[in-house]
Amino acid sequence: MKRALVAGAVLALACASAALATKPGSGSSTGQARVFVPNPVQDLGNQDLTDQKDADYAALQAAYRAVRLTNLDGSGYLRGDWAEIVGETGNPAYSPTNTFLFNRSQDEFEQVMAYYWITEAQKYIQSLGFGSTLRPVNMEPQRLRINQWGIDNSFATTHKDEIRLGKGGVDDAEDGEVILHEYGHAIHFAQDFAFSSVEAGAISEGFGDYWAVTVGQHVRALLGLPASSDPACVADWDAVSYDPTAPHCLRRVDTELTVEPDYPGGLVGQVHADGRIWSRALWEVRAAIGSVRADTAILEGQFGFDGGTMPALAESIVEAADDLYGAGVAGQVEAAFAARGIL
Ligand SMILES: [Ca+2]
Ligand SMILES: [Ca+2]
Ligand SMILES: [Ca+2]
Ligand SMILES: [Ca+2]
Ligand SMILES: [Zn+2]
Repeated sequence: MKRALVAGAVLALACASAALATKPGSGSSTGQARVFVPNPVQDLGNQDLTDQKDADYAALQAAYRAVRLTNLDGSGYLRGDWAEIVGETGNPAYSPTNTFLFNRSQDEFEQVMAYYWITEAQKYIQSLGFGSTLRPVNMEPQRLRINQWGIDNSFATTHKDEIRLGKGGVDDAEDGEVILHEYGHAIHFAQDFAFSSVEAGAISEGFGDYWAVTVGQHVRALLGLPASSDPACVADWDAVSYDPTAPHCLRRVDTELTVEPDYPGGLVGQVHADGRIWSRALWEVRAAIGSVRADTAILEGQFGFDGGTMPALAESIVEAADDLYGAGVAGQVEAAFAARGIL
């Protein structure tokens, strides 16, 4: 969940219509799309952008990036190897030529965003070796429900293993970092991460924020775009609806918070607040050893976490770094956790 709201009633199921089966498929696994990378505020460095009730206006146009969709199943719908839209408001996006060129005022745009970002995240995971030399991490189609939740929040749930992206304020799936944050939780589900304590919940929130940033920057680089000017600000576009002060951020991954003076004395017992300590530690690991090694060691270290403490998982990530890259790198990882008071 991206924010500390209490969830209301769970939505009733909305099944795909029977008409789906009758349309001709594209027969191709690739397609064209327009998306935000990862969101307009970060991409354009413009803190003055606002929701304007889902309007598509001039100042946003430069944020639409032409990208290639991959791993589609050839049905003409946004279903594929690593992501599938299983519920939506409005029409399910469909193209017999896999051409998905929508603007943000069209409901299909959020579906395209979700398909693209989840698929790119899984491709990145596999590029690190997970699913080949390392164990797979959520290597299956991620079920996604888009714009069916009216409040300004999103969540991942083990019920049917789904991510549900809300439409309050800026539609949540217009921000690639909100999508990636929720995928962070889905990664934890897939890794048998136990959510058995507030601290484990905080770790998952912190990881989700870190994951949003690191994958967002990875995809920018893949597309030949420069690094964001303020990458540590998470969900800069979604946050224009609720964070009035520029830079608008859901949270940041570079706060000075620690668990000091006496672990766990610095923890406040709220998962999103405490998660910022964890995300900052991961952010420092990334700065110290680079994104590819950091993300590999972090994912590898998270398998089977028993839901215990921050120090316990930090130790596991240090061990993973040691196994993968040796004692020198492991020492740098340890130092990053030590700087937060975690180790
Ligand atoms: Ca929209
Ligand atoms: Ca899964
Ligand atoms: Ca909205
Ligand atoms: Ca929102
Ligand atoms: Zn969350």
